[in-house]
Amino acid sequence: MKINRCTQNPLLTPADVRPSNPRFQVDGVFNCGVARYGDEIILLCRVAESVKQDEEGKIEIPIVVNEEGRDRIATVAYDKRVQTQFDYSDNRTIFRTRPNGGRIAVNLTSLSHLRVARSKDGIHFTIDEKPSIMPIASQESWGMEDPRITQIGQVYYITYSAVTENGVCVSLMKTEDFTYFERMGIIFGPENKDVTIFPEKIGGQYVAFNRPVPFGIGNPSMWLAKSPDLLHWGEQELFMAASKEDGWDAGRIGGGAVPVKTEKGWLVVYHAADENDRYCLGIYLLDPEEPKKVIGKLDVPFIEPETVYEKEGFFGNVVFTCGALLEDETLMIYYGAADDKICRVDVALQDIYEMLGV
Ligand code: MAN
Repeated sequence: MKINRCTQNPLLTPADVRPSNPRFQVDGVFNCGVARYGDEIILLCRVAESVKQDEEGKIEIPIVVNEEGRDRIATVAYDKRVQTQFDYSDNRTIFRTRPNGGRIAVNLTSLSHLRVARSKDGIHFTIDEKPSIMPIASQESWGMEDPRITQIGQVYYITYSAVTENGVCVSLMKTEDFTYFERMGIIFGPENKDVTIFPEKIGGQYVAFNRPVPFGIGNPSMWLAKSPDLLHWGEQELFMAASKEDGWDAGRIGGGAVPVKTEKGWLVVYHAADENDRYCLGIYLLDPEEPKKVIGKLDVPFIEPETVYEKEGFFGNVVFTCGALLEDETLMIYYGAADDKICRVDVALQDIYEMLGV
């Protein structure tokens, strides 16, 4: 199996990104949506920021608030040495432990916005100086994460995690030029993530993977939903559950790259985490007319954290994708490495077919 990590990896790192505010630092540029736009490859990157700190043990997180009808950025500060009632062990989230056990998030450790990066060769990217879309208080007070782009005709539809203190929803946005973006609102209520919309109607309806997050019974798994108009989603069906065995996909699974059409069916690269939050990518092929029918699946990880840039970073041992392009018979997967960098891996379509036995 020939998995060709780009020799120039990582393609984008926090050092390449200008903070949206002089007080901020960029903690990560990762999990990006991908699109072909004219002679350019566009990455719509998730950029995570926090407030610069000189003092060890202090954390300050930007959030978006609305005051007197106007959005502004406020900050929430924590001092780990003093506020010992909170759990800081997960680099991504600050938790409060509940009296009955369990834990609830009191803040994320960063605020994410979305920013366009462009390239002619798909390897050397220039990221915009400023955010393309900043979160708004009414819909994304804790940030916009993990954008995924589906091109339908001339329109690029973008799904993303819309995070608020009341849960994570999935919202939809559209653009025709990656300059002007129009919000279309929430399409999946909390808690849901990882929505990938197929690029064409199947059986007269739009189809999307989504990943509801159950509480108590069952692990987060992949579901399929249908819609007549991209806004109203229903007919939910469980597609694939996280494995019940202890293994690479036992913690949770969810959509990754937007499904890619091939002459043999829909190629889907998804993510799976084990119970220690080690994130790998898996792959399967679906029937062209019946997306719930799997015609080939790899039972082992397709790509797993192996290199230093995937094992070490803001949150280590993570490879996570939101998009891939099929060009010249090669699948180019753009992915977030260790929650702070963007990388690319190429795999020839023929090798994928062989791997899947199709
Ligand atoms: C979650 C998401 C992703 C992130 C992974 C790993 O699934 O929030 O954005 O990359 O966790 O931290």
